[in-house]
Amino acid sequence: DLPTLAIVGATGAVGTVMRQILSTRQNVWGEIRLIASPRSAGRLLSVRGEDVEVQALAPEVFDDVDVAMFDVPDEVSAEWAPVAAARGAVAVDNSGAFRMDSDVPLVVPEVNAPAARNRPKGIIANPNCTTLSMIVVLGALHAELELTQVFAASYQAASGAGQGGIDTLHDQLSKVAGNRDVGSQPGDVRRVVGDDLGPFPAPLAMNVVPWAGSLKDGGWSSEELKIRNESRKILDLPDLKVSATCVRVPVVTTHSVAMHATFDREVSTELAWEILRDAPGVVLYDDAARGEFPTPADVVGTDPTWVGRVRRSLDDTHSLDLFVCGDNLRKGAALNTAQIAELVAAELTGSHK
Ligand code: 2RA
Repeated sequence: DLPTLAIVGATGAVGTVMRQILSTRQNVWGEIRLIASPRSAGRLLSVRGEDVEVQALAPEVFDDVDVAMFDVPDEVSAEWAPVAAARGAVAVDNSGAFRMDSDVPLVVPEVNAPAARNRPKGIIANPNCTTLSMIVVLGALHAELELTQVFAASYQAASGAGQGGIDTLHDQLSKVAGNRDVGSQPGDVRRVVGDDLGPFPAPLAMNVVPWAGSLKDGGWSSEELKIRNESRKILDLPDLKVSATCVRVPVVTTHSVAMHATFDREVSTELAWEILRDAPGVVLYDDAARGEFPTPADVVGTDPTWVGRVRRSLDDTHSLDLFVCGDNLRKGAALNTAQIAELVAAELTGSHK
């Protein structure tokens, strides 16, 4: 029998992409149950071309479920992923509730797939979308060159802040569109977009906002600390030096990251190209002379992490500078969660290689 899958948070921005992804990947699932808050119970949503009725989150919905994918707020996952696990499901969780728990593996299949098998709590965590936009490329380079340090600056899309982020950006764009007087005086963008800034601390249209997440000690944002802590855990490099600045840009979907990465070995641009050309889940798109490099407008809706602008540092033969783009709702969330769930499905059905 094929394993049963539950999608918890089936109606959200990531849940919607999860249903689309499951409709296009090789079908390894028997029943797929859609779970959401009681408010959405009874709705019919499409998955694999069939309408499925949404069930309200309750302990019984996990009976006979083999894998439960969660995309819900941290506090909902903290309460319900253990309930699913206690009922025998493997919970694959995309919240921040369990990522740094030492009894919960944090998995990116291209980088550390074997870690998924060691899950004493019956829970596997999916990394944050910004970490996921960088880590497949960093993992491939680290496997050959031994990473010692990363400096990163992100260019994060509005959808990282959920449907409210997408709606806010579109509303603000429609207010500034066609207004040739806006954007040249201090405060004029603020005046035109109005006081409701949605989930962002400053206007996002016609702007860049050096903030994502919540304030932590020392002036760091939660998002910047996630990049550091999660990269260390996934790469199994507890002392990796990481400094990040997270910035929101007026892009709907697809996070970009500019990275300066330092390695134990000497590097060259050609060696990096060679590694990245063969790396699973990576597309090398790097010909600056022809104007070829990844941008969110071209990458959105695709599965791989795209990398370009690869250069050896002018001042350090052990460092590379590069630019990556990844769809934050696909590889950054739903796709990686689905890939982890498929690893577990293969394990349960004995079809793993
Ligand atoms: C963001 N990384 O982009 C967050 C979402 N998990 O806001």
